[in-house]
Amino acid sequence: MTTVICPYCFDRSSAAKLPYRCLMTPSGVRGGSPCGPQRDDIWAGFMGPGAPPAARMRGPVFTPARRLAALPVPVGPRGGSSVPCPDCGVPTPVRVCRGCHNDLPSDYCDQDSRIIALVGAKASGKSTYVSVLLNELNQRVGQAYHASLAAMGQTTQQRDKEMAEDLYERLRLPDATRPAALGFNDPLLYRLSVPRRGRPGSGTRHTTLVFFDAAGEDLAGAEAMDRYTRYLSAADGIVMLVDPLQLGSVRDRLPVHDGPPLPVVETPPQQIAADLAAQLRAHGKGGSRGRVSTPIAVAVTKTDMLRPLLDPHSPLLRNASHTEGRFDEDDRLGVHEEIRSLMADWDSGALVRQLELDFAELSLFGLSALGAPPPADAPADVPKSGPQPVRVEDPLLWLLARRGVLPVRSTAKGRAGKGRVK
Ligand SMILES: Nc1nc2c(ncn2[C@@H]2O[C@H](COP(=O)(O)OP(=O)(O)OP(=O)(O)O)[C@@H](O)[C@H]2O)c(=O)[nH]1
Ligand SMILES: [Mg+2]
Ligand SMILES: [Zn+2]
Ligand SMILES: [Zn+2]
Repeated sequence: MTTVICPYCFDRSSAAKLPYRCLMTPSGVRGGSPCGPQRDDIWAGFMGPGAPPAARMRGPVFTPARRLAALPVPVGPRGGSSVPCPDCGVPTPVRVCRGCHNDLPSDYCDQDSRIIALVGAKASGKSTYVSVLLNELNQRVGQAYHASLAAMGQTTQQRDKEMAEDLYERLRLPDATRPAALGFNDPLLYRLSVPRRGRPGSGTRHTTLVFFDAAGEDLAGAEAMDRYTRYLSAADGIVMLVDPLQLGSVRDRLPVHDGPPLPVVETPPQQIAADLAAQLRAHGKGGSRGRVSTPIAVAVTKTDMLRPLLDPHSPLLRNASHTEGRFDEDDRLGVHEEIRSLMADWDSGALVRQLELDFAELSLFGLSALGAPPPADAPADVPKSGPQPVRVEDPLLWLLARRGVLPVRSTAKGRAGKGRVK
């Protein structure tokens, strides 16, 4: 039996127990008249005051009779099933969460999901990272692994389209993400399809990816983060972004440059990591020796700005090769060690030491979503050449490889080390 975790409120339910929503389609109505909209107070209550009153009127929710739930009408090759509405008789494929009444895309309920939580201080680069990452997964990285990524549901498709137009066509950087107090930010839902055993023709494995791009303000302290507790404790993996330009010692080390002004210093990464670990521990994620069991990928962003501090042979300056569609474990360790030694220099290794004490599965990464700083005269713009990302895919690929979703290549067999791929 498939267990479905709602990507909105993180309620767990067996797929068979989910209610359906009538789509109020006028065609195919048996007997009477089509269903009309009804006030959905459960949904409105979850979405908060930001939801416009008109949006509260939605298709009626119904729980199918047992007999029907057991015999769903199959629809299309993408799976999912339709059940006829008891009032109008028209079949609907749309299932809703019991807890919050959000609609779940029809194929969301049919496969394993991996929830990836994204955390980081305000302006550390989360929204830019997600958009560029999705584009890379659809192109260069997707090609290397014969993988494809499809946005699920209209909200995600619409957001992706707008973000891609802004970043790649109009060359505009994303706006600051609105904090939860001002309205609900929808999770981003994707279906990742990867060939089994890393080869096409050996069957395909589908995994649902749920990303949640929170506003930095909402992760700025234990109290604010509390709102995200359910999301963080449901996560299969965490990507934490660290903005090096917000670290005092890095700012001091950078040569005088003609790029845009340095960002305001927000919540220190060490505090975010400590609050995160405390939240996860409080929700049963504390494993052996009090360390949190959820794997965490900690990625230093904006590495384009760090070039003056790097050796010309640094692995941070180029993408991983992804040869033969395998995740290169030796390459990952090279990057991990490089970031570790950079951090030792920045804060005497205090952040790394704390992460190692708090998290049992940790790997360090370095990435640049843009490949170059925004133009000095237009700090809200993407560099003229468009995003030229470096290593944006590594943290997610590591988390997926750890879960056996991607094949791994390693020459240093049996090597012990932090964040070893299992
Ligand atoms: N140099 C450089 N700057 C970047 C890069 N990515 C993002 N930035 C800068 O960081 C700023 C913030 O990026 P966002 O993606 O909006 O950051 P965020 O973490 O989503 O911010 P909030 O939503 O406010 O929490 C951007 O406006 C850019 O100025 C990068 O790869 N390199
Ligand atoms: Mg943002
Ligand atoms: Zn829900
Ligand atoms: Zn109906």
